[in-house]
Parts: sequence; structure tokens; C-alpha cells
Amino acid sequence: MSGTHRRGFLTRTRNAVAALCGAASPLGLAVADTTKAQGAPNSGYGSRSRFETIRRWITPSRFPTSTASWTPLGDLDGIITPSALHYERHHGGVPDIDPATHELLVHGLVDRPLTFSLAELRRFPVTNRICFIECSGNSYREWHGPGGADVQQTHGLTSCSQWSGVLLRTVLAEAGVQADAQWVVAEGADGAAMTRSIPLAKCLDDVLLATAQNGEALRPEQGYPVRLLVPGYEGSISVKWLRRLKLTATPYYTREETSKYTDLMPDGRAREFTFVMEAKSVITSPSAGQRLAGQGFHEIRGLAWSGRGRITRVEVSTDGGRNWHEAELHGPVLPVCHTRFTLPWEWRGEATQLMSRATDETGYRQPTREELAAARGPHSFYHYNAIQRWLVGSDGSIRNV
Ligand SMILES: Nc1nc2c(c(=O)[nH]1)N[C@H]1C(S)=C(S)[C@@H](COP(=O)(O)O)O[C@H]1N2
Ligand SMILES: [Mo]
Repeated sequence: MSGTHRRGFLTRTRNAVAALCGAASPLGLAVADTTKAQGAPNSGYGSRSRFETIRRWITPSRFPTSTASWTPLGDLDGIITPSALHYERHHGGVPDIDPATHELLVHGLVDRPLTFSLAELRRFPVTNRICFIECSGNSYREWHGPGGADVQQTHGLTSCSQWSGVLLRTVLAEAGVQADAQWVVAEGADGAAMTRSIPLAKCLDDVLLATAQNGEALRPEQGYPVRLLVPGYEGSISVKWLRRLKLTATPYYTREETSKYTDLMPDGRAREFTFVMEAKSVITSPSAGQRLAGQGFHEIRGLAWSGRGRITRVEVSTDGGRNWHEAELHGPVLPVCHTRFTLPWEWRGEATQLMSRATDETGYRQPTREELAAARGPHSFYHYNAIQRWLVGSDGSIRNV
């Protein structure tokens, strides 16, 4: 008996050695099984399995260079968005920029106007930061009732990456900021020449000139070869394909901060420069468009984030908001970063509603749709961060309500 066992073990060991060493094993143990097909050879740059098909959903538009594509949040784990699935928002398409000739101009109210090549930018000390970017238009359809068919279409204009680059304050110090400078006007090198004004204080705090995303050079869609990363502010401020920074005494009131990216209030006045993305959360699974496989145990999984800092608490309701349970936050819990939460749930086949609400370190708690609508009125488009409800049917189907 024990002999058989040992022979079994040895055979397995021999097979393992053969698998590792191939036919020409120096130990002489292995005889390669030449009837088995060899796998694919090594590759210089990886790709996903051909069986994996999840994709960004692209908003149908007559203007394919001025639309958005959405991160499939319901199909992803963890907090890092794969670069190939980072959401995209372009106002004039993706430019094709040669980093060897690209330059960044810093001028205006500075002692020394300067231009920087990419090679020069890369000589500065590097800062790495895991941080989300969210378009202020994320969830815009939800202002007027359930809009998106699934969590990708309701919440997919937020993505989270590790960004690397030089702190803007380091580069500004090289140019010498003059005393009357209060704003920095940033301009992109794309067809839209996207231009936004940013308070100087923020630029001297934590704004990055990002050249890398998740360890490698930025994707062209994310602003290659250099973009602004303005942590916690609405995505449009993080100007991609950055070519110019002008220091000024006042904001520029560009098209993107007058006709766009302002919020019309009930009294007819518009909120402008509404930079910060307030705390928000969503259950990514089970979520609209998915179906519960059966009664019994399900893990509720979701994401929470806040432009003001860390998420301190996420509560989940599995009965339409009557009772709330403390969800578990999975580390790392970083400021201005997607944060994973989970809650175990036993489904007994009842029709119900799933909801989550986030609180951040300032004490701010995500509002209900009714609270948000009361505060902002009926004309809002941007900055929708209300609690999301998923309706679970007794057949296990899930819909946005
Ligand atoms: N130059 C330039 N920068 C830009 C844009 C643009 O169209 N051109 N879009 C902005 C908007 S509206 C958002 S939400 C973010 C999107 O960044 P992403 O495409 O990397 O997700 O980039 C911002 N920066
Ligand atoms: Mo945006």
C-alpha cells in the first residue's frame, strides 16, 4: 500500500520535473510527452485571454470623437481599473503625440517662462499616487429617474489608477510664481484645446503632472505623454495632452467653465467652479442587468469614493432603506481613492431593494435622490452623487429604479 503511494508520488514528481525541464532534463528523469501540444510562446507585451470579452460601453453619438466610454464596474474586482478599461472622455478625439517633440510651456505671472521636454520633466523627483478620476457628468441620467441599464451605464465614468509623475509645485518653483498669481490656466494639445482654470493653492498642494498610469506610460486616451491629475476635482480639470500652463490673477472663464461645467440652481443662478467630487458609492454586484443565481448566500460588493479624502464608513440596506448594516471596508483605504466594501447577504427569494451610502472623513454622508434634488433643483446635469437603488425581483432579476 505504502509502496503504491510512493510510486504515485514519484510519478507525479517526475511529471512535474518533466513539465519544468522538458525532454532534455539534466536529471535524466523526464521523458517529454510529445503527444501534447505546446502552448503559445512568450510574448513581449501581454494581452488578456481570448475568452475574456468585457469592454468599455461607448455612449452612442453622432460625434464619435466627442463622446464617452464607460468602465464596466460590475465586472471588475479590487480598486485598480485596468488601463485598457479606464473610462474615456474626449471633446475632440485622441491626438497622436510624439513625446520626442512634445513640450510643456509654463508662462504668465512667473519670473522665468520655461518650456519642458518630456525628458526634462522626468528628471524631477517622482510622486506615485493611487487616485480616482470621475467625470462630473457621471450618473447624469439619474437626475431624472433611473437612466442607465447597468452599473457601467450609471456609474462607469469613474476609474482608479496609480498615477506617477512630478508634483506641479516642483515645476512651478522652477519658473518662480509671482505674488499676484492666483490661478493656473491649463490647456491641452487636442483638437478641443480643452482649457480649464485651477486655483493656484490647489496647484501648490497635490496636483501631479502625470506621465505614467499603473506603472507604464499613460495610454493615449488618458493624455499621453503628460496630463494633469487634480485629485478630488471633477475630471475635466485633469487636462490631458497638457501643453500649456499660464499663471494668471483671475480665472479665464473658458467655455468649459461657463456654458459647460456649471450647475443651474433653482433660483436661476449658476454654481461655477464646483470642483470637488462629493462622496459617492454604488453596489457593483449584485447590480442592474445581473441576475441572482439562486437563493442563499450572496456577497454584496461595491465601491465608495470621495474627492474630500478617505471613506470612513459604508452602510448597506437590503430592504429598501429600512435597515442599514455596516459594510466591511477592504484596505487599502486611501484618500481620494476607490474603496472596496462588502457585506454578506442571505437572499430568501423576496423582492427587495439594495442600496449603499458612503460617509467620508469630513463627516459628509451621501444624500438620497430626494435630498439632492431638493438642494439643487430640477435643472442639474453634473455632480449627481445620490444613493443608488437596485430593485431585486423575486425571479432574481435586478433593475435600476
Ligand atoms: N485635453 C483634454 N483634456 C481633457 C478632456 C478633453 O477632452 N481634452 N476631457 C476632460 C474630461 S471632461 C474628463 S472627465 C477627463 C477624462 O479623463 P480620461 O479620459 O482619462 O478618463 O479628462 C479631461 N481632460
Ligand atoms: Mo468630464
